[in-house]
Amino acid sequence: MSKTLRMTRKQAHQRQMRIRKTIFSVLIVSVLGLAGYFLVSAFFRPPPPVMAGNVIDIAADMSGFDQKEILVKVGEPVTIRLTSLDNSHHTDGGGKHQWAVDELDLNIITQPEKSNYITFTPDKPGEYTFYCDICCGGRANPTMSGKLIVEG
Ligand SMILES: [Cu+2]
Repeated sequence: MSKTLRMTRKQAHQRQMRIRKTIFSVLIVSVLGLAGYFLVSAFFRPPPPVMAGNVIDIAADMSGFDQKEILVKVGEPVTIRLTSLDNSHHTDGGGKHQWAVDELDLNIITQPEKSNYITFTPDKPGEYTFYCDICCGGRANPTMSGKLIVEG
């Protein structure tokens, strides 16, 4: 009786060790897998979508956009590339600028001294307001807005 009891204890102990080893291996594999995943995604970012159609460059700084009117055509893909000329030391907006058109659901934000772009194909003619709502009073500031004209 006491011998069988000892055997069972020993077996129970071995079983516990096996479970611990299994849990430990699963943990190691998950941690390594996760680390690998983050490493891969950090170094192999998917490339941004290709700039299609006409590329229109707009620069923005604290005094506003360098273009107040942008002309595009219905059905023709166009890329708006926004460049911020401000550095990150600006207290107002931190050097970031935005180019957004609410009605067309367009919105890009560019980092200080960097560019960002958005490609779209306007599908109906009209006149829209593009704006930056990040710096200097935001979209209420007349220098931080302009007109996007879509021709039919
Ligand atoms: Cu701005």
